[in-house]
Amino acid sequence: MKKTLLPVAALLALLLAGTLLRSWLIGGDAALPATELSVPDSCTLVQQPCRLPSGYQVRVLGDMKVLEPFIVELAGPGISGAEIDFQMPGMNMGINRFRFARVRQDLWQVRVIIPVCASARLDWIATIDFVSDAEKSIRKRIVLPLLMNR
Ligand SMILES: [Cu+2]
Repeated sequence: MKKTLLPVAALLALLLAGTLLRSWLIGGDAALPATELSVPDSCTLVQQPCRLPSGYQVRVLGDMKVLEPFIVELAGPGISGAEIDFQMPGMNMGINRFRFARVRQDLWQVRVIIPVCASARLDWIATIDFVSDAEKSIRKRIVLPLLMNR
């Protein structure tokens, strides 16, 4: 009995720690509603940066290939913490969440690696959540539909 319960308890503890850590990392309450920023249709992140009307910019350095690391860059004024999460519409692809690190003033980067899909799909949704110094109580969200390279 103990042998079977122990891994379950460990997993639950890990999940709880993850949740707490997540809200701590981005410096806000994970339950805070997110304000979704408007994203131009032209934002595919393929070869060109995505410039949002709100003044923030997202860019990919390298090739967006599954199983190969690439860098996502977030630029904009007063960002104090950011995360990116990759999901596939209608399919559970596990947890693909990464935390941005500050590179310099107003510039954040994260190295990500995307798993390969068992159904060979390449369509993903990247969700960037961030908080800014100016509005600590508001979580801003950028939702980007992406097509990975094979
Ligand atoms: Cu998939």
